[in-house]
Amino acid sequence: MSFLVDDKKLIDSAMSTELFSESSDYKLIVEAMRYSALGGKRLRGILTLEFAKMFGCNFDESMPYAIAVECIQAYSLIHDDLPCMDDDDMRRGKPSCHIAFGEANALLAGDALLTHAFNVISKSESAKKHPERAIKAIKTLSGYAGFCGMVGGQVLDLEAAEKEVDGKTLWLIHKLKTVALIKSAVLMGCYAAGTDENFCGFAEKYAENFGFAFQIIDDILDFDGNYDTCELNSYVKVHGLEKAREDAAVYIKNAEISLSELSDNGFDTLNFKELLDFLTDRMN
Ligand code: GRG
Repeated sequence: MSFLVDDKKLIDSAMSTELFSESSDYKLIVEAMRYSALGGKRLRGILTLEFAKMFGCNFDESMPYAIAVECIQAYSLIHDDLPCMDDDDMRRGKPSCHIAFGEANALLAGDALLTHAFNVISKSESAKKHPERAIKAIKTLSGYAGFCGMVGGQVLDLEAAEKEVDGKTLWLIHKLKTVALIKSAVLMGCYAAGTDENFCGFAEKYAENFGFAFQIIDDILDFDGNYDTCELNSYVKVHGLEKAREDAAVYIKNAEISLSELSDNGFDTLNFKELLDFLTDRMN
């Protein structure tokens, strides 16, 4: 799966170039943004680049979209770690942004990454070349990251952390909090390439199933074997470990079905199959 390593390196390098200012006036905020945004697996950015590539768009053109989704991802993690949210001291193997830079600067670094996502797309050469594709991407990313997407999911998740949740509520939380951003990553890749609506639909189905599997597996990995101390909003707490594993496998199977719709139309879906294998390996 060398494309995972190669794509991540390209995204890391492009993000490092993007999140930079020559002016010393912005030193502190840029330092905080870089501290949090230069890291992570880059799965969402990789999905953007790879879907764009499959539909015929080169990495130079799709990179602004990949950077944008990774900026949103980094902002959401900074804010999620704040004491008023999930209150986590560690992120990506090092102290969280608010531990390293203080709460106010962490809040602002998150805000700056959120707004910069849309700046990256709108000032890009890709947007100059295909403004209608850029507008579609901005509409998708801002919608799925906003109140009826990730932020809405976070609100429901905070509520759910306090009480027992049923399977239907948890499904909605995951759909909004996790799946929405993954879906926008995939769709932006499709839009960057000017992909036919029909094919966008298959890609979207893959993204949905990938997203649910990803979140369930994340909950499985977080589970330490003790149901009493397990978070109330964990898939494992709500459904049990056995069912969590079964459901993750079903989502992965469904994602494979969406891929076969694409490969039947002549597209090379090998990398997306490998991404599903990556999820399965994480679970096992
Ligand atoms: C604060 C608006 C706001 C939203 C927060 C992303 C999120 C919503 C919360 C983070 C907590 C969490 C575990 C969310 C589920 C999605 C998820 C597993 C995020 C972590 O994604 P990875 O594993 O992280 O891809 P890296 O570090 O690799 O980017």
